[in-house]
Amino acid sequence: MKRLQKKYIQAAVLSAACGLLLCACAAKTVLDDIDRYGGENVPQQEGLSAVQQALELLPEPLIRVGFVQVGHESDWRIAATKSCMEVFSEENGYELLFVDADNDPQVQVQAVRNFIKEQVDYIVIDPIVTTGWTAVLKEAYHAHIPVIILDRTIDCMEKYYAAWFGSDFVREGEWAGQWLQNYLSSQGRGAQSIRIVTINGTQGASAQLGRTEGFARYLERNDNWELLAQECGDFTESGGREVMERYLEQYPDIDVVVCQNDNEALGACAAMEEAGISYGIDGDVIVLSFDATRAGLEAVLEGKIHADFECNPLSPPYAAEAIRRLEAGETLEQKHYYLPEDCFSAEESPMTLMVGFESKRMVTVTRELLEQRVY
Ligand code: GYE
Repeated sequence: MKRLQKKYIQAAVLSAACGLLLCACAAKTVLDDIDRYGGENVPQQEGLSAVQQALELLPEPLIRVGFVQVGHESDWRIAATKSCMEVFSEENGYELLFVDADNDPQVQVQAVRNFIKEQVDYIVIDPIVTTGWTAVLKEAYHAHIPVIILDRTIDCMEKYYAAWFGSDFVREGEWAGQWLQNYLSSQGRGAQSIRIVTINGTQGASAQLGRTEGFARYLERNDNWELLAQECGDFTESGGREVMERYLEQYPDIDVVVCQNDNEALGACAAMEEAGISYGIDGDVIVLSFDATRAGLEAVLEGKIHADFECNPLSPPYAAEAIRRLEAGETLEQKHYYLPEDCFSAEESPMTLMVGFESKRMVTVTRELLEQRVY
């Protein structure tokens, strides 16, 4: 609605400007014609229909979108940013104001305030942490700028944003727990004592909170599983590597490392390689990961990562579809939308997982599958 009004205002301003210009031209022509015709049989001006025609030719104004991204900490994030740039291109009718917050929550809030000041048409936020959003989203709400949240969730009253598109992070953690439980029993280790370390994502990010919560449900169910430590690797490769190096010094008998994203997992694998620890399908330490990016799935195919639980980074097209609907004056029928996701392993006969009343068959990673993947 707001943008339609804008277009009408733009048309009105242009029409008024054209009108003035034509009046000026017309005045001059009339005077010329009076000279020429001596005030007799002055021809009629046909200017107004030309104005209407000019208005018809006016291009649709670009939709101005302010997008604040978490940062560039992982392959997953790079894929999400690439998707944002492709979707909100000028070619597609958008003017994109993009801010990379480099993992600083305050930069994100400030970016949103600037978008409001800039009077963008829509604000898209991929929040670093869940907290600290209410005040600035209220400001956007009162400025009548619809806000769309992608990926991680926020703690804020639902009326302050139009929609959220992302992943069920708790469920992702549960898939990982269920897979480990099934895998250990398939190896005859169902009752053995299992020592687990986790490398968590950015503290306070809903992806970290959800995956931790989902996996914790399986820690509770399996008395023989012991959680030795859970430190933050900040979703980065260097973070994963540093944390794993510390774990290897402190805990000699690690059975499982759960990494909350692929970059951390790659860092953990590098640390184990350097320390001469055997890991992966033919080794001692079981490695689990989340995201299922190309690099992560390559490591699954190589037998370094046992199983990888997908997190879909392609939410920007959903945001664009939401904007299209809002532009058309439609209402979005839901507030929260989950993206489609799979679970991957290199097993030839993949297992079927069951969590709650949802079942999911693990997808076997092959070279062909990797070649077809978008990210
Ligand atoms: O798992 C990680 C990224 O929020 C789901 O953030 C996202 C996470 C993803 O940096 O790789």
